[in-house]
Amino acid sequence: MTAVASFEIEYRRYLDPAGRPERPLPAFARDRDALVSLYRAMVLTRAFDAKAIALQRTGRLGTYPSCLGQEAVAVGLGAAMAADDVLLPYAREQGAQFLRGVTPTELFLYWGGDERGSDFGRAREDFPICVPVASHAPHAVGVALAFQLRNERRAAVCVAGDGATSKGDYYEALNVAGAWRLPVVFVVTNNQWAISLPRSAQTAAATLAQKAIAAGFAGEQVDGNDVVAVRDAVHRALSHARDGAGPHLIEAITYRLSDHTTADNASRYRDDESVGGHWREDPIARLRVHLTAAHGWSKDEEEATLASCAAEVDRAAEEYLATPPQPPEAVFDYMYERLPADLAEQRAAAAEARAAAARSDDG
Ligand SMILES: Cc1ncc(C[n+]2csc(CCOP(=O)(O)OP(=O)(O)O)c2C)c(N)n1
Repeated sequence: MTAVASFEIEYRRYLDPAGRPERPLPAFARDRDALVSLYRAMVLTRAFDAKAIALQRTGRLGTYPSCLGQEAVAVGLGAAMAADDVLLPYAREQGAQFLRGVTPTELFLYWGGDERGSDFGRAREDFPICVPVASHAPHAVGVALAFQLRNERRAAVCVAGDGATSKGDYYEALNVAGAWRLPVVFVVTNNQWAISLPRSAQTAAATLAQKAIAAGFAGEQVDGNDVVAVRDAVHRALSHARDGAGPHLIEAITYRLSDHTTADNASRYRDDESVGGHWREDPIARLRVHLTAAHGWSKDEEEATLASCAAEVDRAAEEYLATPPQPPEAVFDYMYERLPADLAEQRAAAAEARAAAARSDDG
């Protein structure tokens, strides 16, 4: 018998759960300001998350998927991207989107059911949030193919959950990315759950990273609660992709501390005790300990950061709540460049019904 393939999956982490460096940090992570900006981005994301849940609980936001505990994945990958790369997010990449220039107000609008929240004032070429599981993976490949055909030194970043890697769309995307050596980086946020389905029941593969190997390119694992490891891995993968070295897959291992969404009750399928242990992995506390020990992060700086993030989120929430809703006929406005005749008719009927209701209110 001949072995036709053999592979190893590397696992990398720089800061251990207690915030201690366990290997020399990459160059960027020796710079205090760089670490502080990663820290602030995670704190802002957590403040946004808490506010979004509070708004949903008081009937002022739609169903919302919390990213509690996963902030380091989104912030690490967002910080690693160049401005002209393109992000194709799933639904828990708030931290990456903020770093790309998407505003908290826009994300509140989106989760409040207002499509204008997807029309990012900045980050114009980034994709909107993709709630259908894995359907954006082929889109990411399409974006990367466009970059390759146009000879542009850019890359696409597709972020998806562990459950998404079981979908046909995902395998097809990996396959074509490998076959055509496209400049795309797949980041898998392995938060251990696909709603109530645990990672252990999701796939018989020993790692999710090795799914890339079958498609002919490299996959690796990082500690997804170590923002330094995530930023480092995504940065390297993006540099290679832009240099024409093809795609890469990074499995970031983290944990979903929250319910799946505000419509879920995770206590029905997991106990509090097992979740509680994962708080020891908290990515924000981990970086704070390191900042304090290695860079003299002070109590005043901590308090000022918490206060400025809370104020930014409060301002955004006020702006969102003060935004007049769109008229009902707006549901027809964002799918087609030119509406098909039957939908145009329905749109006109909706507008007319609204006008008639306004007239009868006046009368
Ligand atoms: C195509 C499709 N099928 C089913 C769903 C319902 N659904 C929403 S999230 C989810 C689980 C996703 O799990 P994972 O990819 O691990 O991401 P996570 O939500 O855990 O971050 C499912 C099945 C969906 N949104 N889209």
